[in-house]
Amino acid sequence: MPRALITGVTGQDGYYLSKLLLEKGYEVYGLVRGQNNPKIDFIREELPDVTILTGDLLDVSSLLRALGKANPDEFYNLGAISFVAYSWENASLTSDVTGKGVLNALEAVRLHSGDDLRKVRFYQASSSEMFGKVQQVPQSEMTLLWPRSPYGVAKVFGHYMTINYRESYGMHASSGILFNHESPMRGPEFVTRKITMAVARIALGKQKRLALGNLDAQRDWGFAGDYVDAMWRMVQQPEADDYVVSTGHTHSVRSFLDVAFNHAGISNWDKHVYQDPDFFRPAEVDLLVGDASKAKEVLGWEPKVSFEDLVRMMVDSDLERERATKD
Ligand code: NAP
Ligand code: G4F
Repeated sequence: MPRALITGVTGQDGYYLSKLLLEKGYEVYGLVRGQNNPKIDFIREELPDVTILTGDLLDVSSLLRALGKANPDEFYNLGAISFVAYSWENASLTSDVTGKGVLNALEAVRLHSGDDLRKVRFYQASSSEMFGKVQQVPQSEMTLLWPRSPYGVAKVFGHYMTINYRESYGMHASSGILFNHESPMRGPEFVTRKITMAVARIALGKQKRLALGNLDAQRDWGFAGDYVDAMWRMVQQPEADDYVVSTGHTHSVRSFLDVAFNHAGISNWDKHVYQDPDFFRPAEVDLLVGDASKAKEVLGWEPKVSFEDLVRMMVDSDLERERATKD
């Protein structure tokens, strides 16, 4: 039975990746940070077969201890401060966790592996946010990185550190440059989930208005369940490498609003949505659209869920949740 250790198991991708690996017969270990983390109960209920280990990306010794207990064949580094807007307000912490945390994870895996530096296969959760002020459309593995946020800068550090450990030590370390991926498990701070939660509440008469920032930003949105499959496929390759994972289609926040409100039976969303300067960012990533042809050719990976189906899935899930709760 293969063994996997996942950092960030309490996040959206940690949930879908754990499910995928358990279905494939893996023994799955999940790293959870903090004292009495409230999300532990969710993991215990929804993923009872995941063994929880405590540790923090800021603490190399905790990672070494977790590696000793799990003795994994595969290490998926999904843990990060992942909310771009928050990264301006907490730039140093974001650099430590999202950037230096990757180095800590690579170093822990290297030390744990002893003389056999290919013993543990490593996956790094890199991001299309690294393309920032895009220098090419669509963006591929060869596109120049031009990050626009402290989060993006930290991800660039982690990306190059992963490549450096592969080249310096021969480690099987891959970096997945994933474009935005969403699901009903998406955190409520991200624009997609913020919209679908509000649409459900507005449709049920529980809320009247929704405050947003830049409605013209364009993103290449895919389904998280599809994207964790790409992570796993990368790790199974004989040689480690870097891959863009995306749908190849881009949509504005406005288009997301159109599909979401329409699906809930509201044809004119103008009266419900207003723009609030608080949600605009100091520097914006205007357009992301990925070229995932390398992932298609080498990994045989393709997204299955369309943009429209993704939005409908999220609205339906939030409608069900809101119907089940009073207020
Ligand atoms: P998420 O839902 O925000 O989950 C982030 C995870 O990181 C949580 O489990 C969180 O734990 C954990 N974490 C935070 N600080 C930590 C620390 N100091 N030590 C250990 N763990 C820590 O993010 P996601 O959407 O699942 O994304 C997974 C990864 O992919 C992240 O690295 C993200 O930056 C990257 N990524 C995401 C996307 C996307 O569109 N979703 C695209 C490209 C790349 P708590 O629950 O305790 O806070
Ligand atoms: O949903 P977002 O916060 O996602 P963002 O910034 O693209 O980052 C996500 O995707 C990255 C991959 O490219 C990941 F690496 C990262 O961890 C995260 O998962 O914002 C999307 C767009 C932005 O342009 C933002 O300015 O939506 C715009 N937006 C407009 N109004 C808003 C809002 N974003 C949020 N979160 N909240 C708003 O009210």
